[in-house]
Order: sequence, then structure tokens, then C-alpha cells
Amino acid sequence: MSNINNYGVDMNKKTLAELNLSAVNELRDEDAAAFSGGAATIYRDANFKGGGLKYSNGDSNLVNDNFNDTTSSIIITGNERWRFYRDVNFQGPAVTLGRGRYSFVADFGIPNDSISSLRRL
Ligand SMILES: [Ca+2]
Ligand SMILES: [Ca+2]
Repeated sequence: MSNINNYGVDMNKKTLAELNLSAVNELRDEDAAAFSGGAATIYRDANFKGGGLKYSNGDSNLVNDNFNDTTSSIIITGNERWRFYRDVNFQGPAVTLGRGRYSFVADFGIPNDSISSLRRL
């Protein structure tokens, strides 16, 4: 049995450092993907604690996700802006946020534990 892979590299000669490097590159690819499209992660508690849900486009109804009226902090990646609504189906008072780390939503015009839907603009 051959130890040569598709790239003609003898896998037995791969060093631990090389293996770690490939893992790091995969993480970088993930970051790059997240950055290009962006994402919004909403957290149950302030300071990005209590568990979160990550969205690439949004959600019209957080009730289904058992995440209604509980968001206390938000992280937004990418260059898109996001709008957060007090009611489901993108209704009610809303606040628009861009990329950033919002450790407590009430500091940014969103009442604590009020968000019921969100979408990327
Ligand atoms: Ca909360
Ligand atoms: Ca609500």
C-alpha cells in the first residue's frame, strides 16, 4: 500500500507542525467565509454568554428557535448591516446594527429580552 497522497506527498513524512498548520488554514477559511457573507450571533445573556444562535441571513420568528425575547448580546461579522425587530415577521420597533460586538443590547437601543426576529439588510 502506498503512502503517497494525491499531491505526491508522502504522508509518513508530514510533520506534526504541518498537520497543525493545515488545521489552522481550515479555521482561516472558515473565518474568510464568515467574513465575506457575514453572520449575526445572538446570545441569551450579556457579554456573549448563555448560549447563542448564529444566522447568515436572519429569522422571521425566534419563537420556533426557543429564542424569543431572550437576546441580551449580539456579535455581527462581515460588512452587512442587520436589523433587529421587537416582534416576529420583522415587525415592531427595530434597530439597525453593523459589524461589531454588542455586549448588552440595551446599550444600543434594543430593550433587553425583546428581539423576536432579525434579518440581514
Ligand atoms: Ca437574556
Ligand atoms: Ca418580542
